[in-house]
Amino acid sequence: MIKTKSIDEFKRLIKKNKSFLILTHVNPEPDTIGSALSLYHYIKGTGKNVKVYNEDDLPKFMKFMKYSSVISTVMPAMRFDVAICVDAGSPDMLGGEFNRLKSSFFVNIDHHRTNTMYGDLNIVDPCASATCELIYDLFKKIGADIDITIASLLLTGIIYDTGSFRYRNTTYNTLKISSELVRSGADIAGITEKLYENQSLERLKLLEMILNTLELSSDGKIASVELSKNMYEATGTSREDAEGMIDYPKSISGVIVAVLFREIEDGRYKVSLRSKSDFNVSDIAEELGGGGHKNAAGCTMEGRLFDVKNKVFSKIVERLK
Ligand SMILES: [Mn+2]
Repeated sequence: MIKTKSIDEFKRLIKKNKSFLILTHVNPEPDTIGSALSLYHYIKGTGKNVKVYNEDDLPKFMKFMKYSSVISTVMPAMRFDVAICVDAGSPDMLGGEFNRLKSSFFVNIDHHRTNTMYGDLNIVDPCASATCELIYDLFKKIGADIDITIASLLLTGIIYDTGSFRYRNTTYNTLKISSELVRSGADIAGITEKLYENQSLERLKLLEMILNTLELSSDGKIASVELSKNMYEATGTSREDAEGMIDYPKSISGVIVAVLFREIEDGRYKVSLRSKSDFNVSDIAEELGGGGHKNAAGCTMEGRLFDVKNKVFSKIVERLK
């Protein structure tokens, strides 16, 4: 639930200011982009100057989202009245250029349990399945018109963050909001087809290489895969093609925790953690310097892969006891 005070303040911010920058998190996925572009559509519609910034290029599979071409990967030099950060639990999720951003006021809209409340106005609800779900509530309460553009963008984020309504974060409220988005014209089948049945052959070749590294713990509860930089070269893929790969080890029967070790550079690894049922991986990620949600979290670690893996596995084994 969003506080009435926050709703009034947000409404007033949009009304009285002229320039807005919307920021999405690095390695963007559909929830952060759907949140940003629906806000772009709404604020632009009130006649204001709006820009959207993301440090990374938008992955190909997300280019079907309306307004995706307005996203800039160059931090604008101008000063903004208001910066709105979406789906980012902490400032470091907003990229290296964040410190150069000039804005008089920061709004933080997010659903990460580990959010550091870095905004001047924080609209944060860890019970929301997606930031898009939270933004729907916000739009409703400020009296914004949920047109087909907003409905499609928000439903794309919700579908992605709930794994097409399969994950534990899918609540009564998620389904209620999603049904209202469908009533406003969003097309579930069209969105899921674009999200999941739109893969390149190269990505499937990358999947083949990743699955070749699959390891299963002796009790069958932990599955892990590795992704090295040279796999991209060998298959003609890039980082964006790795999105969702962790779902494959997680799909094995009996597996409770899945881990993907992705090489960022020599001796530096992004560790992604996914879990089933009540097993909390965000605590583990936090202990290792990262963060996230109960069933989906991550951190960045340095060292030899062998040592990084041992460290992560011992943390998981400790908690599985
Ligand atoms: Mn999200």
